[in-house]
Order: sequence, then C-alpha cells, then structure tokens
Amino acid sequence: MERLVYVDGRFYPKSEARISVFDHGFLYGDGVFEGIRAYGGRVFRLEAHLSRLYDSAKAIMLEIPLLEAEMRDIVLESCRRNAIRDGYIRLVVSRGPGDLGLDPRKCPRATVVCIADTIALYPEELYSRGMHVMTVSTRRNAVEALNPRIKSLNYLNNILAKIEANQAGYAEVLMLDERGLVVECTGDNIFIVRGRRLITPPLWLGILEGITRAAVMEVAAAAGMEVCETPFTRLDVWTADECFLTGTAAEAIPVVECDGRKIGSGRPGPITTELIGRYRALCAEQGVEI
Ligand code: PXG
Repeated sequence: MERLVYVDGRFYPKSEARISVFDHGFLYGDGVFEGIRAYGGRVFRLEAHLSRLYDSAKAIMLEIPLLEAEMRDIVLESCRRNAIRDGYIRLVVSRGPGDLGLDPRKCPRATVVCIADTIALYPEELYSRGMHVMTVSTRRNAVEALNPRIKSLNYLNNILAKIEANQAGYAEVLMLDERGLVVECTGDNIFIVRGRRLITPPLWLGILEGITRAAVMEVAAAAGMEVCETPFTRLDVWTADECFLTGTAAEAIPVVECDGRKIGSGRPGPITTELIGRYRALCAEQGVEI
C-alpha cells in the first residue's frame, strides 16, 4: 500500500504529495520540524514534541494555522491511515508559498506536512559494541546567530558536519561551539558518565532540547543517579568512564571511542547499559494511543 501523506488539510498518496516551489521552506529553509517515534501503537512523548514544535515556530514568528490539539490529531490520524504501530513521524511546518524575496510577510499561510513511515535504525551491533565518534571542525551554530534550540528546517550546519563524518567514515560526530565546548552531535545529544553521575551540556550553551535527553535524565534520576547540566570539553569526553548519545532515532547509544581515545574500558559501560534498558522500558509503556 502506498503511504498517505498529510499536506494542508488532506491526505495524498506519497507520489502525489507536493508543495509549491515558491514555499519559503524550500527557497530558504524557513520553517520548523519534528521527528517523533511510535512504539507498539503509542506515540512517545507526543505532547513534548508538539510543544517544542510550537516553541520553535514562535521563535521564528511563524504562525501555525492549527491548534496544538488539531496537530496532535493529524499525527495520530497519519499513523492510523498508514497502519503505523512502530514507526517514525515527521511533522514539517514551513513559512508557506510567497514570492522570491526573503520577506516572510509575503507568505500568507504556513504549509503543514505530516509523514508517518517506518524507520531505518542503527544496526543492533552498534548498541552492543558501542560506536566510535570524532570531533568535526564545523562548529555548531552560535546561539546569537541561529539558536540550536530552534528545530528549524535550516539543517546545513548539521549537514556540513555530517559530510565530514561521511568522509571520515563515522556514523555520528561530535560538534563543538565557537569556544571549543562540546555541545551535541549532528542529530543526537551527548552525555558523559563519571561514577554514577551523568553530565550533559546545558541548554544555554546552544543545543537542541532533546526529548530523549529529557527522558533519559528522568529515568536516571529515578534510578538514583545524579544528573548535572555542566559545560565540558573534548578532554572530558576522552577521560570519561562512559559516554552515550541520545536521540529519537538512536534512542540511547553507547560511545566507546572519541578522536582515537578509548573511553573507559572501551566497551559499553554498566550505567549506559542500565539506562538503555530503562529508556526502552519507558518507550514500551508510555505514549499516546494511536
Ligand atoms: N540534537 C539535534 C541537532 C537533533 O537534530 C537531537 C539532538 C535529539 O533530539 P530528540 O528530541 O530526537 O531526542 C536531534 C534530533 C536524522 C535526524 O535523520 C535526527 C534528528 C532530527 C532529524 C533527523 O538522523 N535528531
């Protein structure tokens, strides 16, 4: 069965779903998006994703022509129409069609797209053996330029880093801010572990406020671990006991080497393994019924 894609109030077969070439999302990357997972017939942390979408839209002064409750129904209906019980949902809201100038005032109505599909996951082996990462020379966008907390359609900063990753043969890479502090990866947040303490960069440093990051912080605290949001450098990653990344697609994934330095034992550590289990259990039990 061909997938059905929601575009501006209607569902279209995938091959017929289209937007205007004058859409400022296409012309300028002017818009916002979300990537959401469904597990066992439930959408994980749907409210948090919607709230981040509307916050991102607010930051770029993009008026979404739907209530949050209506957007929620579109996500659920997209899953139902595509018989998705385990999958990935992409919500995109762009500035909409305008003219060939930058001015967003020329775009009277935002475009809303919802795609519900299956997801290509990292191989299970990366979870059992752990992944290798490197630091790239592309620095993360400055907070004062394009705040990484805005989940915008302008992902070129991340894509430039991804190109460095591809050239060097890494699945994911570490990005630094202009001072050299570790911020996040191209599509994942980062945690390091010292003893039973988790450390992750604070939001004000300029990172996406990951939904997975928040969920992992919750399960860690519930398991009696200390969690702190403190800036750190590459050296702290190299010398950590453990390191892992979090993201909707990756969930929580161990990192066992960074820039050629073995992290801890060089194998996924006990804290990371425990948190991966607790996060997976949370995904299996929580969520909005499709
Ligand atoms: N940082 C960045 C820059 C992201 O894009 C995350 C962290 C993790 O956030 P969540 O809320 O998912 O825990 C993301 C989100 C992809 C892909 O295809 C990944 C993301 C977004 C879009 C595409 O790998 N990650």
